[in-house]
Amino acid sequence: MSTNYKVADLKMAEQGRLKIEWAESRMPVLMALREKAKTDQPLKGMRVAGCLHVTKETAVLVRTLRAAGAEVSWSGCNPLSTNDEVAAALAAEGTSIYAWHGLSKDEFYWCIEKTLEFKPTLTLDDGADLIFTVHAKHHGLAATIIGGTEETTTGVHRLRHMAKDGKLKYPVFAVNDSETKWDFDNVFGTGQSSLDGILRATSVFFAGKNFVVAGFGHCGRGVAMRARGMGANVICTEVKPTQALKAVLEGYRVMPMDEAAKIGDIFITATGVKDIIKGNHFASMKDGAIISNTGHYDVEINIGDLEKLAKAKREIRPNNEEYTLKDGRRVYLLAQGRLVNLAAAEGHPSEVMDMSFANQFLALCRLAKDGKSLDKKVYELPPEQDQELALLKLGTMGVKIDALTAEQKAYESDYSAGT
Ligand code: RBV
Repeated sequence: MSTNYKVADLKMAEQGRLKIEWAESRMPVLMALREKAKTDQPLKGMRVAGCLHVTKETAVLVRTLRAAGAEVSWSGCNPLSTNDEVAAALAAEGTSIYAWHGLSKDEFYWCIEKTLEFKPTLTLDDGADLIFTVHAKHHGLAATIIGGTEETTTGVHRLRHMAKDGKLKYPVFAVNDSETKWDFDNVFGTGQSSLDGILRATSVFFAGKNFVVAGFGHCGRGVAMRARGMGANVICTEVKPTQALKAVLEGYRVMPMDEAAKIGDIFITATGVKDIIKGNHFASMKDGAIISNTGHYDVEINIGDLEKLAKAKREIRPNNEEYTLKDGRRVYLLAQGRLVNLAAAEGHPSEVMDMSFANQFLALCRLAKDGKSLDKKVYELPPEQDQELALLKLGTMGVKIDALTAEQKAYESDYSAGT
């Protein structure tokens, strides 16, 4: 057994193994890729450092990377998202892993540093903290790393800025930008898992509530859709006119946060931007308002402002803190403003992570094969891969679709045909 790990308690390994097996039974696409990789060994000789939420789904990815021949060292990408049972199971089966629930900021970066000790050849990020650490502190290592991948919107944004400034030292695949990732994980995954997090932390009734979604991007859209499905009156806030217009035409009320703050019962931020809910908003909220965030970083809700307005605070339920304001009103902050779907629930369901992580796996295989000939920029995965993965996924769900005949294909590309 490996000792290159630090987890909360190795005794939880058996529970973690059961969780991972459950996820494996729901991730047929990734499992099929694993089966093939066992013989092909596409990651043989690769050392993969990963920094991504330690969940049962991530464990399925980690097992797949190892089955494909890679050595792996892992850390979590959020202080509150590690599932300690899963981390224990991974450590027990010999994976180098540094992750436990409730890390301090210093511990968070210590874990990342530990995963760099084996000098990775590939990096895998969710939010770009690992790749930033390599770029800021390990210049020699950055020069030898073949390439990296990035799982989420926030990370991809930052990496694109870095590449634009000529600061990126190795190629990165924007896994997030694959259609089989953002059009599914970000929408349907975030939609379900965020409501799951709010429900576990509150057990509140959604029907008839004013449910305020800040940001109508892919994540916000998914959350709004699912909240409406449970009978909530959904209000959206936006800064981008086209997104606001889409929300209006979907039938949601759209208004500035200053107004939404006064009437909302439940709030969730999904913007990637800081200070979306701040002092003046808390000051005008109704007694009992519930506030949460599903964006990658904990900056969307200004907790400092809330602390200043509050005269008392207590944990009323797990992942649910009651702040009593000076005038007696109570406001409930979920999961300390960290992503409520991973901190208060289990993240996205396995079925949807199946495609996200199949993309991760294929991106790493591509880097192992061709990474040395790529430029130091942010790449997208080829759109054909999306079609292949979607077809595989449909097959596992027992769904068949049509295919164009040769005649139909010829018609499609015939620009001489008209009325
Ligand atoms: N995410 N992972 C999970 N169950 O492992 N759930 C959500 C899981 C990822 C998701 O792909 C998103 O882009 C990212 O977490 C945000 O940090």
